[in-house]
Amino acid sequence: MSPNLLILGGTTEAAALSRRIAALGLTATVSLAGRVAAPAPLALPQRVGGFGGAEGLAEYIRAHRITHLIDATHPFAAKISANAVGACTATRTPLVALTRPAWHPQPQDNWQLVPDMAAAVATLDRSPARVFLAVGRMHLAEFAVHPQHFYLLRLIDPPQTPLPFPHHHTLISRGPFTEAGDMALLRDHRIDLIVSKNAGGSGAVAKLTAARALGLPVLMIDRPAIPVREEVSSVDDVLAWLAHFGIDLGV
Ligand code: 3Y8
Ligand code: NAP
Repeated sequence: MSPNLLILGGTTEAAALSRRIAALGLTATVSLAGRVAAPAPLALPQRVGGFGGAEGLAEYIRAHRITHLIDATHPFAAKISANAVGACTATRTPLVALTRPAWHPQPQDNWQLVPDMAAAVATLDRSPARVFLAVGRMHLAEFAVHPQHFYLLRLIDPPQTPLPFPHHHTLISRGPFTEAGDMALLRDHRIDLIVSKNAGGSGAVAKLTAARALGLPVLMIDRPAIPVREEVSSVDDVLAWLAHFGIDLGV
């Protein structure tokens, strides 16, 4: 059967996978949630927006005769990943997740590990600090209960509504980021605490390397639970997985 792949994207790895799949001339579509105004261009045809839960994704798989699904979404995109497991079970569609190993603290790191966003918020119930809140836009409001801090915020799109913090500075900047850039950021804003998701990968690690160099503490938020599915951590492993189904990769 001629393959028709669906890649759930929105990450550096998904973009890299799309380039390899396009170069191989395989039929594939990349799917984005539509979180940001102008996503980076991808090497494959793309679709944007939710499917309507696991049922909607199953319907999409059937209607578009998808033969294989690769979940290359972010480790914190737990809902879509759970939906992918449900939809692929319901439609008996092969599924593999392209994910990246979690970051682990190095000996000179000063990390406080918290299980989820709510625990990170609770940890900020403390004397005023200058916080680099590098968790994006979708969870900012949860931190409004601690207005005593100065927050440095890095967003992809300009906020549409006033931010719920009396003291803050907003940067509009899409990654990947560099250590030198994040070092300058932490110094210029006299940051004394970084709040980060344990995203893994290379696109967001610069702030941790910069924190290490400056001896700053990091509040590291652990990943949400995702149902069991086959996982690989490289584009080559995804291609090997596809080859296992007899798909001719021309190599
Ligand atoms: C829409 C697709 C590429 C992919 C780039 C990676 C690296 C840069 C680092 C910081 C942390 C954060 C955030 C982040 C990073 C990469 C990668 C990564 C973190 C894009 C993208 C989409 C999104 C969605 C966006 C979230 C937000 C999270 C900003 C494209 C650029 C904080 C996660 O405004 C919003 O609504 C933003 C929403 C989900 C988390 C949040 O809760 O706000 N990513 N990020 C995808 C879609 O629509 O389906 O626009 O091109 C992808 C990337 N973001 O090829 O260059 O792969 O991780 N993205 C986190 O990791 O903590 C920034 O500032 O240090
Ligand atoms: P999420 O919480 O797991 O998903 C919420 C809902 O958004 C899903 O149920 C689905 O809606 C829709 N959705 C999410 N990803 C989608 C995709 N790739 N294609 C189509 N619909 C999608 O996801 P999220 O954390 O908001 O992440 C959204 C996107 O941003 C993903 O592409 C992810 O890879 C990317 N991203 C997220 C983060 C992060 O920190 N969360 C970081 C970098 C990139 P329906 O139920 O209606 O189908």
